[in-house]
Amino acid sequence: MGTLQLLHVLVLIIHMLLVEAQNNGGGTTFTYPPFNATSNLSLGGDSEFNEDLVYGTSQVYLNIGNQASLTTSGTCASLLYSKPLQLLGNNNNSSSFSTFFTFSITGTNTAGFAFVLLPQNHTLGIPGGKLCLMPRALDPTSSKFFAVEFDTFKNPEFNDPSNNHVGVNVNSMNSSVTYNLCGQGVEDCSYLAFDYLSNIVQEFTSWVEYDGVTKTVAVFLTNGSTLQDISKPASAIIEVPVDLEGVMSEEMFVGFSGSTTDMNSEIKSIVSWSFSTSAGTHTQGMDTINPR
Ligand SMILES: [Ca+2]
Repeated sequence: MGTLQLLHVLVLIIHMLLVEAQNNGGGTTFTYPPFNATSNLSLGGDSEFNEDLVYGTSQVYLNIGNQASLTTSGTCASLLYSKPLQLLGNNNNSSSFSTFFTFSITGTNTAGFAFVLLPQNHTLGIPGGKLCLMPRALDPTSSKFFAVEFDTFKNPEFNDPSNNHVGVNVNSMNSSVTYNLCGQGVEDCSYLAFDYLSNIVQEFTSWVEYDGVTKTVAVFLTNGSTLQDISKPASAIIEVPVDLEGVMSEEMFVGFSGSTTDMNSEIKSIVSWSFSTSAGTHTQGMDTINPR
């Protein structure tokens, strides 16, 4: 074997080892339903598994709406995938990930919920407009999170555009960017949340996609359920550059955080949820450099 061939083989071996290391670095895929206690899910606060005996489906209720669960300060609820994810790629960049979930919101507009990525396996605290993502006073824990909020209450202090909007948040309740579901300049509507008395349960499905190479988040939203074969809309409602470097730790947790305020009940049902990430982004980058 000539020196050139030997070099070529060595390069191939190094390439394969690198790809193997990256593939071991955090590829995770999961899909629900069924939601149940044995499915690598951890529920926190005011949340519970729910079996719909009529339709034979399972779901998770965030802020379950029992009178006993309501408090004057509001409630916190969470649904997290119980296993930590490894999302740190090369040079502390975060790996790409994508998720989609079907949800419904019924009750009084009080706060909403968020899809979240956190460095710890629980949410931190304050209910209401902070969606339980910010630490309580005197808690030394710093708040690090990435969230896509489905916000049902207009908080002027966070520059919320309306009581029905979607926002992308990084370590702050002030969104980097929002999409006002009421329409531009309209502050009050009933788009996401339906009153119990209306007897309507409107389901929505959202896709959240993070590209670790371009460091861009895209959020899609449509009416309907993944259980009824709806497909992703062609256009995102939000597409924004987001650098997750200030959020990411070696281990991250992913899921949902919901909240209420006062004695108001607002049930968020997570009907289906799929999540996937891999180190494939970086592998693709190497393939681009060496397409053979
Ligand atoms: Ca809000």
